[in-house]
Amino acid sequence: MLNIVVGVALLAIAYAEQQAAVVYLFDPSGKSGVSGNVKFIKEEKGVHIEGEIHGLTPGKHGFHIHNLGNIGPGCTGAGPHFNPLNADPPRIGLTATQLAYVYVYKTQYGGFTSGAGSRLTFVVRQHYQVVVLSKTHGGPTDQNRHVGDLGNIVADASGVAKINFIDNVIDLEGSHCILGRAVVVHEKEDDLGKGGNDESLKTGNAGGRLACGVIGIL
Ligand SMILES: [Cu+2]
Ligand SMILES: [Zn+2]
Repeated sequence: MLNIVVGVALLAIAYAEQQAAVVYLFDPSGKSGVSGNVKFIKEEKGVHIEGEIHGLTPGKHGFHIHNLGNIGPGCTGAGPHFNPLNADPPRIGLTATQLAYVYVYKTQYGGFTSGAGSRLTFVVRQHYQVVVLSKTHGGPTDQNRHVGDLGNIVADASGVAKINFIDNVIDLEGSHCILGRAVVVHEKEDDLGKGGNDESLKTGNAGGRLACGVIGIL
């Protein structure tokens, strides 16, 4: 009996260690000449991201997980940054009265933009406490970030970016699962949401899409 238990435990460890994904990056429109290969390996501390991207201009380039695995014309089909907490409409049921209250709360404290285009996901706890779960664009170490916000990669003088870091927000399973979504490498540096304008809170002003690919099971 003990043998069976140990056997099952070992099998579970082996399975956990084998969770990995891969993405081949290229420009579907054939213009940028940027290409690469990146692996995602699940480890104890998070997902280890490792790989190399070629053909870049030297310096920083935004590097994100985008929502969809559609790399159609120039990577635009991949949509915005992967941001499961910004589900629209709100995933958590609220009555009309509660919604009205939330909007009053927002106006009163001025912390959030309201009106058309505002998308918030929230939970009403008790009567007066509203917890906003919605996230805007940020850097990989920020509390407020899209799940897909992996920051910047840095290309050397020969245009090669070597990637090697761990992220503990993305996952290869569950609600933060990146499988089937796209990696996008951008033309410009990601300002990590600190650019002081609306676009900074959406895309980090990272500009055009140089290469992309769909994340697959490895
Ligand atoms: Cu992006
Ligand atoms: Zn983002």
